[in-house]
Amino acid sequence: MRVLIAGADGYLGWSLLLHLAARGYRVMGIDNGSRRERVRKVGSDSATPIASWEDRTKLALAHGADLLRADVATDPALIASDVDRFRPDAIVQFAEIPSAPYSMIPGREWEVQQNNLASTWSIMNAIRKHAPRCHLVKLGTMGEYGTPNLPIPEGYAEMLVVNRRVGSADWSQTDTVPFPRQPGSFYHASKVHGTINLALAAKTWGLACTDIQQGVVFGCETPEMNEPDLLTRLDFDEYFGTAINRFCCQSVIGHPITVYGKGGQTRGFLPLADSMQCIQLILENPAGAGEHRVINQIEATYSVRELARIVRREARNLGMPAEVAHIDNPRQEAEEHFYQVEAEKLRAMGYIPSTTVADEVRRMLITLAKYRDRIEKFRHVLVPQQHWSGEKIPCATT
Ligand code: USQ
Repeated sequence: MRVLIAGADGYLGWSLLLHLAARGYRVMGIDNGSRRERVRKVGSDSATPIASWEDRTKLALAHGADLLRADVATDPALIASDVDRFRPDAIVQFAEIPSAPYSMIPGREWEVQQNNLASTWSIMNAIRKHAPRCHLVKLGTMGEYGTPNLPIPEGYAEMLVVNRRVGSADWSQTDTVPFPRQPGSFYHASKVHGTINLALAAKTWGLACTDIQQGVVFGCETPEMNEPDLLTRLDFDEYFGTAINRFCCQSVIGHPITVYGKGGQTRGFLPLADSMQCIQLILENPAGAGEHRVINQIEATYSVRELARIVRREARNLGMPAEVAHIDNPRQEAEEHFYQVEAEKLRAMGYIPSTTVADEVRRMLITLAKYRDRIEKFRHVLVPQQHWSGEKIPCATT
């Protein structure tokens, strides 16, 4: 199978390039290098020492894949010609700015929305014009749904509307409709816009689309990263670092684990290697022409508080003096809430979780301990400052 990965230099993109190339897929990766640049601009770096762009292009080639420089959002003509030349069976769309906090920096909101909408738009058009049977696999997020007081289905739900207005006749009616999206940041909103465009492209242009609503991914290695040069990036700053990855980096340097607010925020999580397993299953079981298939991609749900305790326990077992600190929550989000997610489609395709959170956290701590000095150098990026209100002030311990 020929797979084009847009955003192949990122955390997930580089991992997927190696994963698919090792399994005999013909892979072409494209990226504009902007993740490296944005992390540098927010004053941080990857905890893992990743290969330079030039070295990665050579490493990709050595593994039978191509890695090319291209900006999917701003150069639709180039993407169209890449698709025309490569004739992919599937395109995996990761070329989006993946950060909720970054999208709440005053002045950055539109940058995130513009990039994320434009990149998917370029890809949809390239498929329509040059490879109409190509399967579009787009990375959305569980955060599109928000945290409703209802179980979250996979994209669509049967809705029953009952009318009991005084003075009018009672009636009720059902329909299958998109489950309500309630994004909590401009980043999550950009993903909702992407979902709407995908659904429409499936309906009107006949595109075969899988829309992955992925939970928070954690972990720093997959089996293919068997030499240091092949490691994927792992961010730990307040913008591009995500909960478990940050907690592990914090523990490695003896920085308190930063639980925002009460820590009852519950989300779906999955290990990096499982994310790769799931995307491969999705590629092997494509959506049909004209289908907008939504898949919830998580291993299980956990509260942030629960995860912080797991990381603290595993770190202490390894002799690291880990502590949990509750700090002011820079975000506007529910800190205690109902959260139940339906995630059956991947299980039906054969997804089997490969590890437990505790085992994966232990592996991460051992790997990250090798890069303690790199994390220590950027200790100052661990306490968040960017509030959803737009203010920038360091969050205090509560
Ligand atoms: N949190 C903490 N302490 C931290 C970092 C985060 O308590 O040091 C909390 C946040 O307040 C939030 C939860 O952990 O309630 C998750 O935050 P996160 O930064 O790990 O993840 P999020 O901002 O939601 O975004 C990440 C990825 C994004 C992906 C999304 C999936 O950056 O690309 O779409 O996870 S989901 O969370 O399901 O929307």
